[in-house]
Amino acid sequence: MYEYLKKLSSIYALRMFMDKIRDSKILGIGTGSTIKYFIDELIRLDMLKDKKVVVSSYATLNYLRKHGIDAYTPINCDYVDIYVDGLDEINSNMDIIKGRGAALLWEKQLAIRSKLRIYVADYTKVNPEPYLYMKPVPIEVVPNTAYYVIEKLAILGKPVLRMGKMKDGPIITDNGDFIIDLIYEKIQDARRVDEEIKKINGVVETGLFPNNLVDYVIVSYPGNIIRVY
Ligand code: ABF
Repeated sequence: MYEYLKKLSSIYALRMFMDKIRDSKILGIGTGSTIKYFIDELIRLDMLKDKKVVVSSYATLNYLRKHGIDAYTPINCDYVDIYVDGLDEINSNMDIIKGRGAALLWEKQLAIRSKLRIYVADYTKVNPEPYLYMKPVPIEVVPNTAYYVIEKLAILGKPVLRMGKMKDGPIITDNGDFIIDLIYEKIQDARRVDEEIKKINGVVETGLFPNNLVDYVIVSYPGNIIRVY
């Protein structure tokens, strides 16, 4: 069912912003299983030629290249017309947590540089409360600072170094960094917490996307229901 719902929100987002996406010169595309449906539909409708596509991860870059579409990383772009991506949690203030896919650094770069930011999700990612609490906050750190950062983060919550699937070492991001997941009780003010964490030496970026980086969120619910926030 979730696969169907992921597809539903992605296809709806594409239909809703069809003209704007068609007219965009630089399109930012994120990472994850939800956004893959969006990419597949863009490919099916042949909407990716005549535009520059900028991705939030090598995973998405490789996926596009496999389909014969050339894409760029954020190093090659100063601004983005539209950025579309998935998310992990959204609260009633429209603050978001991203980064389960470890692509949060480029994702934040694309969100900051974009004129229009659209996120797609199924209803399991929606938190009706005005604070964030369902998912840990992923924090990208320079590897040789990881234990220092963990010690500092322990004041805020429970920090855990994210390990790779084989559990044989920490996962490495596309940027060559580590990820620390911070289990936090309640984040009331996402912007303040984001700034606070970034003051720690060694922190590169956090997966907190305060609502100033969010324009639209398209959410699918069982029964073919779509809500646009
Ligand atoms: C990216 O992919 C991330 O920011 C987020 O962590 C994840 C969502 O993945 P999925 O759509 O597979 O749940 O957007």
